[in-house]
Amino acid sequence: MLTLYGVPGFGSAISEVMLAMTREPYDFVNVEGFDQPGPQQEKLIAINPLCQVPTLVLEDESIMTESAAIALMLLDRHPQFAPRPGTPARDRFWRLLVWLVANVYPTFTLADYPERLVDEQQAQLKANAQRLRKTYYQWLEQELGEGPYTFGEEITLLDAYWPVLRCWGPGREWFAANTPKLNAMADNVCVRVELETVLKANKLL
Ligand SMILES: N[C@@H](CCC(=O)N[C@@H](CS)C(=O)NCC(=O)O)C(=O)O
Repeated sequence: MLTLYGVPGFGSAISEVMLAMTREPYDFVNVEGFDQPGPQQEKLIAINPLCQVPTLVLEDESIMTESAAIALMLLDRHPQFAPRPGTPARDRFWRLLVWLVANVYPTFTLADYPERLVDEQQAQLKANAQRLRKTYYQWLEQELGEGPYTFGEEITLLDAYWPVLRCWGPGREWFAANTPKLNAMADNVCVRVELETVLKANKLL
């Protein structure tokens, strides 16, 4: 059985949506408070010195981190959750998956923990990271098609990101007004019956 260490509504929610999509059974360990010194942080560091969520413990007790790597691992088990290999859609899937975690995700790290990067002008760094994130989302919006999902009729693991990201900054109202295609895809993920429990547990509905 897989064990996911996470916090409701945090990045672990992306992996939880993927696990629910693929119907992989897993246990959930709530490590709320892990980003402050204390017993929750100690619990997470003991298994993952990177001290980030998602942290997934695999059947053989090895540790898997990184939402994109978890997606690719799940795809090996459930290949139907990405476009078929050898198609242009497959290439786009890889590109968008890597682009998201290489570009959008770091803007959260910069904005949430500016003190890791600079001693001064932390508020400016935070504001600039948030502004940069909006330009990324605007680029993403013009890359998206008409749906109902990122790759048309079939849901893929990339769609797991949309309901989670739109609940983070700049917030649901901004996504509804500025990225209507992404917002509609998030809505389409949110009505999937097999995801209801996980979406509710992470306050994504
Ligand atoms: N690249 C990682 C990023 C994971 C990440 O930054 N998670 C956040 C929570 S949403 C975290 O654990 N932050 C604490 C930290 O970076 O110290 C992924 O895609 O899973």
